[in-house]
Amino acid sequence: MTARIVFRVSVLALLLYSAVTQKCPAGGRSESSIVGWMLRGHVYDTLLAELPFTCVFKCREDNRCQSFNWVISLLTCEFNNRTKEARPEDFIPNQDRSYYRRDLQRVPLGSIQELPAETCDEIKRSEGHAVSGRYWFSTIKSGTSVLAYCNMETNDIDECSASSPVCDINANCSNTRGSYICTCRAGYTGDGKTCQDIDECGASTPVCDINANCSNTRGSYICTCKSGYIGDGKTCQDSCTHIKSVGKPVIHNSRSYTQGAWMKDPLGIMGPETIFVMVGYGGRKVLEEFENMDTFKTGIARKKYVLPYNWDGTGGVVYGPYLYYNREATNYIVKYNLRTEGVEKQISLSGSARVTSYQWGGYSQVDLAVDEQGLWALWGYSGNSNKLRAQMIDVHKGSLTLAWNLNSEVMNSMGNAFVACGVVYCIDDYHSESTTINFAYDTKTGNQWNPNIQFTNQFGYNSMVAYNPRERVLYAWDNQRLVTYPITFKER
Ligand SMILES: [Ca+2]
Ligand SMILES: [Ca+2]
Ligand SMILES: [Ca+2]
Repeated sequence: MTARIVFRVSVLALLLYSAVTQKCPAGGRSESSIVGWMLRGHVYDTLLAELPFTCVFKCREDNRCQSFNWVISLLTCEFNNRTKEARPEDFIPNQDRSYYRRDLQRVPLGSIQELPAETCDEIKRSEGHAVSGRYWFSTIKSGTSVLAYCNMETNDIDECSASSPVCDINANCSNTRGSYICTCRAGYTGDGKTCQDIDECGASTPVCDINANCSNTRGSYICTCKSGYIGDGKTCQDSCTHIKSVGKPVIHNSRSYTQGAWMKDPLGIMGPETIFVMVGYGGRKVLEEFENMDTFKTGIARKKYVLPYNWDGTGGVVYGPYLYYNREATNYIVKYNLRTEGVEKQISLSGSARVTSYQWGGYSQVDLAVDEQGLWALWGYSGNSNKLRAQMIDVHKGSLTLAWNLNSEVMNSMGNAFVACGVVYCIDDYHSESTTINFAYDTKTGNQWNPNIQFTNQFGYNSMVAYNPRERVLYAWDNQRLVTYPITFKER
């Protein structure tokens, strides 16, 4: 066929189609071809066809098809996903084209996912009338069609109702007329489209109490008071208080030596039930280890450590996997590693240590103590008129740190001393069955007082008294008896 014949056939077919559609109104509105006009910019597909009828049927098969342009010279139809009613501004004259609105079963704009609208207004124009409700839109999220509520009175899309969220999952969405606002929720930062968790624990201003651990979570954070403190984490109070009373001694075992030291590791690292024993106060260097109280009573040691140096006194302590003790006739505190069985460090007290001992004598010039805060050395200090000096030991560095010169009795008129909750307590006498704790100094507050707490030396020769902060009892060696004293702390 020549181009002229094609043209004539096309026009004829077109006129015939017009006549047919005018007789068969679709959706209550008759529709016909409009010669010399086209809809611009809404083509989603094209088809080569001898006759526009082919296009009519093809259009009916596709939900997106709202209308088509018949290109006369090319025998092609251009399928549009809009009608001229939806887009009157794009309906323009064109010599080579004719415009056809879909005749049957045209899908209302915005009613299905494949046919999203751009605005509420467009739906109203396209359909002539539309009620407020949920419609599909292509303009809410780029590249995807989402369902959202449309208010036909105000022409506003409620983007916050979209089937696919427009804001970050951790943001609040607030609809506005013509738009919307995304705001990151508390605990998050960002523009609302994307929100990141705030690391409160990394903030320059601490969010938890200084005595709490901070742990970041998504959208929030958790403050937990450190061990030894109680509270909600935002504020933490020292759970440690002052001693109210000391109970009667409880006998656990006995040994043939009048003096000695026994203990458990306050950290429990060496085993929560493991017992260590240092028999005697001088000229000895075998540390005994027992698995538990039962084996201790049978006398079967699990292990015996032969230390490189003798100890002096009864002030030795096991603290974690280390034994600390005063090396015979020196100012050194030996840090002995129980795992490698070697000396790790020798910490030198000042030359003015070892000038005096506890009341009972026995080379007890240097006493060691453990409390909730760590390791302490206690000794009669010549720079303090032989009254007690308390000094903390940094166990990691193996060095001496903070020190206090106490206004206690002189060391050699004192029974023993220990530290609990940062308070140094001194026992008046080692021998009298009934004595008192007659001196206390709180290193946290600087307060000093006489607590006048009843203390019993039941067997008349108390050579060692030490506090175990894990069990919150006193360990003592009173004239061959290995005892513990229960402690009652004051209520906060
Ligand atoms: Ca809106
Ligand atoms: Ca957080
Ligand atoms: Ca002591």
